[in-house]
Amino acid sequence: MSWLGSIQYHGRQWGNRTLDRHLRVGVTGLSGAGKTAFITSLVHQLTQGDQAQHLPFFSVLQQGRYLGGRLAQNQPMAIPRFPYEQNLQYLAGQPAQWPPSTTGWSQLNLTLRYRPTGAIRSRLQQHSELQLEIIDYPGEWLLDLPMLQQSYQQWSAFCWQLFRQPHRQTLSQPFAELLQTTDLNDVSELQLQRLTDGYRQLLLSFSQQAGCYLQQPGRLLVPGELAGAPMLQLLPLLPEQLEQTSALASRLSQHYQTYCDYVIKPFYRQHFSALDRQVVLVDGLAALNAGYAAVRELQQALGLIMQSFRYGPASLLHRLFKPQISKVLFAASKADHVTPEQHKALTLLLQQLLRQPIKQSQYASAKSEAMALAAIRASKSGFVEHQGQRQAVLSGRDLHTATTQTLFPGEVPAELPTAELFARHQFQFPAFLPTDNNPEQPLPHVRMDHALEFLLGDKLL
Ligand SMILES: Nc1nc2c(ncn2[C@@H]2O[C@H](COP(=O)(O)OP(=O)(O)O)[C@@H](O)[C@H]2O)c(=O)[nH]1
Ligand SMILES: [Mg+2]
Repeated sequence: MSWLGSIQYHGRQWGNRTLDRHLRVGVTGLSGAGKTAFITSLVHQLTQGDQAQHLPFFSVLQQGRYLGGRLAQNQPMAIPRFPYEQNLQYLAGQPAQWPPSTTGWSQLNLTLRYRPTGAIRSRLQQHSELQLEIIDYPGEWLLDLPMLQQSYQQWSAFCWQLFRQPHRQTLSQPFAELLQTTDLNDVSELQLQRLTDGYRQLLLSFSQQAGCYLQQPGRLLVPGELAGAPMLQLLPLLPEQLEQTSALASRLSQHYQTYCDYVIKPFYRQHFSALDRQVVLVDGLAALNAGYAAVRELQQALGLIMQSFRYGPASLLHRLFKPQISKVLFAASKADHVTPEQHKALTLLLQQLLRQPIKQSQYASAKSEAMALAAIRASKSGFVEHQGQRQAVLSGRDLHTATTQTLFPGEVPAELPTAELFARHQFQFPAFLPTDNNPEQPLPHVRMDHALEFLLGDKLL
C-alpha cells in the first residue's frame, strides 16, 4: 500500500495532530564509507508502503503503529538538498548503478506519522508526527577537531611526524623538497597557491596510493562551499622552518587561526551541536583490502573522529559547543560484501578499530552501538558443496566487470590483523554493482531495521 493509501486507509487528516517532535540525525563517515547509500535506503525504507516483513526489528512497524512517512514540505532553503530522487533514479536504472558521490553538506527532512503506544495519549490523539531531519556531512570534517587545541607550529610538527612514517615517507619527499627550496619571505598569491596545490596533491596521493585516512585540514580535500577560500591556503611548513619567524610562517599561522575560528568552530557550533543522534559509517573491508598501513590509519582516524562524541563535562567540545547527541550508531557498512556468518567478526573488527567494546564505552553522555549492515544489499548469499563441505558463498555483479560472480569472499578477521598476517595474506573482498531494483519495492538491505530501531524506535512510542 502506498504511503498516501495507508493514510487514507487509517482515515486520518494531515491537520489534526497535537504533538510535534523533532529529531536531527547526522550521518557521517569518510569518503566512500556509504553515507549516500545509507541515507537513500533509510528514506526509502521509511517512505515506502507496507514494510512489516521487510523490517522485522523495527518495532513501530511490527506493532502496526507506523502510518507512513513522506518528504517534508519544508525542506531547508539555504542548505543543499540531499539528492534522494536522483539517487533512486540511478538505483532504478537499467542496469542499476550506484549514485555518484557528492561532497559537502546536505539535508533532507521527513515527516513520519505513527500511532502512539500510551493508552491515554492514543485516546487523546489519533496520531503523532516526528519531524526527522537527516544531515549528510563528510567525516573528514570531524578530523579537524584536534586542530582547535594546537597552534600552527604544533600542528605542523604533528603532520610531519605523520608524513615521516614508512608508508608515507616516499610520497612526502617531493613536497618536503618543494618546501626546502621555498623562499620563506615570499607570501605572494602565486607562492601560496603553488604550495597549497602541492600539499593538496600530497594528501590525494596519500589517500590514493598509501591507503591513508588521516588528512588535515579536512576542507582541503572536501571543501564543500569553501572551495577557493584563501584560508584553505593552509599547509604545514617543515618543523625546522618554524624555528625562526618568517613572513610565510606568520601568514600560514594566520590562515590556520582563521580556519579554526571560521570553519571548525562554526561547524561545531551551528551544525554539530544541533544534532540529536549520529550515525558513523566505517568501510573496514576496504581498509583490509588496502593493507596493514590502511587499517592502522583508519584506526587512528576513527580515534580522532570519536573525540567528537566523547564529551564529558570537562572536555573542550563540551565547554565550547554543548553538543547534545544522545545516541551514536557505529556501523560497518557494505556487509553484503561478505557472507552472513562473517557479520559477527565484522562487528568485532569495527569495535577493535574503535579500540573498545562499544557497549561499555566511555560515552557517558551518549548511548552507542556497533553493528554490521548493508544499506543497499547488492549480493545474494547461499551455499555450495565444495569437497563434501557446505560452503557459504555470495553472488553478485562485479563492480568493475559487471559480470555475475559466485564466490567466497574470505573470512573477516575478528581482531586487527598484525603486519605479519598482512605480509602473508592479501584480503580481497569484492565490490558489487547494485541489483536491478523495482522502485516500487523496498530496497534490499542487511540490518537497516536494527539501525532504524536504534535511531528512531524510542522516538516513535
Ligand atoms: N554492496 C554495497 N555497496 C555499497 C553499499 N553502500 C555503499 N556501497 C558502495 O560504496 C560506494 C560509496 O558509497 P557512498 O554511499 O557514495 O559513500 P559516501 O561517499 O560515504 O557517500 C558506492 O558507490 C557503492 O559502490 C552497500 O550497502 N552495499
Ligand atoms: Mg556521499
